[in-house]
Amino acid sequence: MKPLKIAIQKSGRLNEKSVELLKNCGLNFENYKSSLISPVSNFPLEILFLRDDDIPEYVQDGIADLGIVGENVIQETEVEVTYLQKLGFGKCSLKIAVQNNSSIESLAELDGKSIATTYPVILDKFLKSNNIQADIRTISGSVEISPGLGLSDAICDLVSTGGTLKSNGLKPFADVMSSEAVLIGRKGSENEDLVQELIQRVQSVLRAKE
Ligand code: PRT
Ligand code: ZN
Repeated sequence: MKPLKIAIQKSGRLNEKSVELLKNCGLNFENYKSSLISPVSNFPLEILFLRDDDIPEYVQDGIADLGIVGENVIQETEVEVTYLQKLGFGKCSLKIAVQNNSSIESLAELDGKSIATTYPVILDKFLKSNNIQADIRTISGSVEISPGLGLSDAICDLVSTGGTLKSNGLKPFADVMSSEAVLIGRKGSENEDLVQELIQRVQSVLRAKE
C-alpha cells in the first residue's frame, strides 16, 4: 500500500506542537532536523517537513494527503483544501495597528492611507468588505517597524501576546481574522480509509486533552 503523506512545518512556531501531536497519535518516527522526509515505522505514513507557506499547495496538488498549517496561511494562499480539524495551538489574530500617537482611530479613517503587511490577499478582502480604499504595501517581514520609518500609516500583522506591537510603539485597533493551526486534507484522496483513521487518532488525542 502506498503510504500517506502529511506535511508539517520544518521549523518555526508550529513545528514542535505538530511533532508532539503526531507522536501522541502513537506514530513512531525520527525527527532529525536535517531530514525533509521521515517514514513512520508503525503506520503507512511519511512526514514531509516544509516551509509553512508551501503546505497548502502541496495538499491541494496531492503531493501530500494531509497538512498541518495556520489558517492565516491557507487564507492567504487561496487554495482549495478541506478543513478537517482545528488543533488548538498556534493561536493568533491578524490585526491592523497604528502608532500610539496616530490620529487614526476607526476603520473608516484608513481610507486613503497606506498599510504594510505580509498578508495582502486577506487584507485586500477585508478592506473591500468594509468599503475602504487603502494602499496595501506588501513587504516580506519586520512589518512592525514600517510606521516608525515612515513607510506606512498602519500595519496588518499577526499578534499573539501583543508584546511586539507594544515594543514598537503600536496599538491594535481592528481584528481582521483569528487563526490557529488546523489539519487540512483534500477531497477525493486515494487513501480515504487511512486518512479517516489518522483523523480519528488526532481527534482522540484532542479529546484526551480537554
Ligand atoms: O519558515 P516558515 O516559513 O515555515 O515559518 P514562518 O516564519 O513563516 O512562520 P512562523 O514559524 O513565525 O509562524 C508559523 C505560524 O504560527 C503562523 O503562520 C501563524 O499561524 C502562527 N502564529 C501564532 C504566529 C504567531 N502566533 C505570531 N505571534 N506567527 C507569527 N507571529 C509573529 C508575528 O508576525 C509578529 O512578528 O510574532 C510576532 C508577534 O508576536 P507577539 O507575541 O509579540 O504578539
Ligand atoms: Zn512562512
